[in-house]
Amino acid sequence: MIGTQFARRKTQWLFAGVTMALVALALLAPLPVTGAAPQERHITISAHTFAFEPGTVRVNRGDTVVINLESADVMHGLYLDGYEISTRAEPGQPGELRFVADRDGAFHFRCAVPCGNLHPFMIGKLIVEPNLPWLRAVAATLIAAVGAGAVFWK
Ligand SMILES: [Cu+2]
Repeated sequence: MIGTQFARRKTQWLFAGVTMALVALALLAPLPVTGAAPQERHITISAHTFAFEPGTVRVNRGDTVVINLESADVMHGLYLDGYEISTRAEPGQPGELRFVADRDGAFHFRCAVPCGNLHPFMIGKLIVEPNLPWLRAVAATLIAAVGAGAVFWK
């Protein structure tokens, strides 16, 4: 009787120890992803009929994004879906767009100035990667909750 109680307590301590180790790992482990500390990102996008170069731009959530729009031929615009902001540029007169990427996901940006027959297909994509520290905090919380459940359920 006393022997089984002792064995059960030992199992509980083992669970607690493993849980603490997992939480520590989730919080401290170096993950193979670039740092998520918010930074200012300067991105030059060149517009010409009928494409943006680069066509896909990646930033991290929380970054301050400064887009410098240059035009190689006629007047073009850049309207960013989801953030509802825009700028325009013509040769020699670049446009600037500055915003904080506070929503993650994939957002299309499109030309905002009718520039020719394929203008409706002049589309690029902004990918805002989720905030890593936040994901780590969520993972640590979930692991702690599961661990606590395992310890106190008995
Ligand atoms: Cu256009």
